[in-house]
Amino acid sequence: MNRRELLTSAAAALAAGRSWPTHLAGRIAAHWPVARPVPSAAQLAWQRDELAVFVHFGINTFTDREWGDGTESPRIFNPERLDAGQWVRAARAGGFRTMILTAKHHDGFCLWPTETTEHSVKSSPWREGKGDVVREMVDACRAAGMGVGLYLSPWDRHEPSYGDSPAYNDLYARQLTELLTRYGPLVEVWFDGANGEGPNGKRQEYDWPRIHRTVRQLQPEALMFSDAGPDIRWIGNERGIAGDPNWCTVDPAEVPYPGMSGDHITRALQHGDPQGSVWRPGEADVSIRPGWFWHPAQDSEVRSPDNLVELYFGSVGRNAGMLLNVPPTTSGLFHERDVGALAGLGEQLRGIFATNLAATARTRASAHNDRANGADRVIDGDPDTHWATGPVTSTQRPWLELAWPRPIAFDTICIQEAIAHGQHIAAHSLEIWHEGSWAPLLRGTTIGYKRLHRVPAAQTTRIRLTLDSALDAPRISNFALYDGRRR
Ligand code: FUL
Repeated sequence: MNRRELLTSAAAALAAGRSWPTHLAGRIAAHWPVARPVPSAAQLAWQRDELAVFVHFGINTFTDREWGDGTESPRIFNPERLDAGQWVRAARAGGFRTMILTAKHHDGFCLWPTETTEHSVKSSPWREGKGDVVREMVDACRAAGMGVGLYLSPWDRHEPSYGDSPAYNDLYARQLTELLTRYGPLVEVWFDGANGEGPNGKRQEYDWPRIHRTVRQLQPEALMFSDAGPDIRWIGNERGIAGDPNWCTVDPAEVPYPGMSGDHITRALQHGDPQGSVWRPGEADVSIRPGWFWHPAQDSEVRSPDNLVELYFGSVGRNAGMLLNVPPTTSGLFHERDVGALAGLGEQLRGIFATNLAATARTRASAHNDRANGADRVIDGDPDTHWATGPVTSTQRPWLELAWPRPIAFDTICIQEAIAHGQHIAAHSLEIWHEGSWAPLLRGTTIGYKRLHRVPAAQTTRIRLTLDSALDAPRISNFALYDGRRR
């Protein structure tokens, strides 16, 4: 069937009030491919922010537990030296741009003076029951130009109405509304999929459509995170490492609601889906310590700056966001070891990426007639410009070369797609000029917002990037080289 016949048959079906047979819909889609998904302005800004700090703080901090059961007395919450400004300064030193606080964890204790329950800071001795941790954190973030995110656990082990679905859904919507209306603009709202209720526990049917509607209405710019998005997806593990490949696109039917488990769910979250119909980038959450909450016994197990740099390469360097948890102690401050590790991370990242060696290179690329978007766009330092490579086909593999008059030494490579136009590259490779010919350096898969490669230190006068496979004509916004050893 050609295009005309397809259209005639579809029009006849519509006129007769019939729906289109699925095989026809499939053929029509093949003739008129739907545009590939692109990020919203907020999703693009989120991805460019790269680093967010997670703050797990609450009643568990005082019981030395990871999951409270909801029977804890609010009287034990008393972080006498709480200073959210200290959290923000430490996060800033690490290069973090957003902070996400657990306003309520699974134990149900609320860190703000909610009107929905007495199980909150209001019933604690802290600031004589007049304190508001969310407010203090928000104020500290705003003063430093840092984005704010809030975590509100759907699972609530304290709330008596939990399990009585409509009543709890109302209460949850009220809590969410308080958080969305009292504290100004939020960058991210974090919905945890965890639910440990056993077979005899209370079963609560969450009203996800209502939850999503509430956020969209009250904070249209805020991005919602959960296993099932809708705006940012969980990366599928708590080790801080994204999949390889990693697509920002997903098939929403694969993970329809948060809290599902199974190998295929993990795969879908880790890798995304090259043919996915929605843009839903991955966020890799990981803690700076073994636990999410502070435990004095883990003070000696704080990750080192080297390890945090590894995580940066494994998350941001694989096209995901990095969400690093740093839990305040019972005093209400980040522990000095955590502060030191954050400062070390910031120092190392600034050192590695201090000098882009590509800035002094000459560029040359495979022939393509889009002169406004030529190869030199990849070294102009502007994330909004790109080299339009032309199509990748079985006979045409676009390439781009950087060349220097004298050898340069490098060990870190950064490649970025202009994702404002979608993510399309499925495979790429790099070669370096070695003793008069091209020698393979590495083969990689997806690129997306950012792809980082670390290689053994090498010297060369030329490096070539080849795009081996893509789902649509790629656009490269940045191709950069660094010598991380110079730091
Ligand atoms: C999990 C929770 O159960 C942990 O306590 C923690 O909050 C982590 C970020 O998500 O699902």
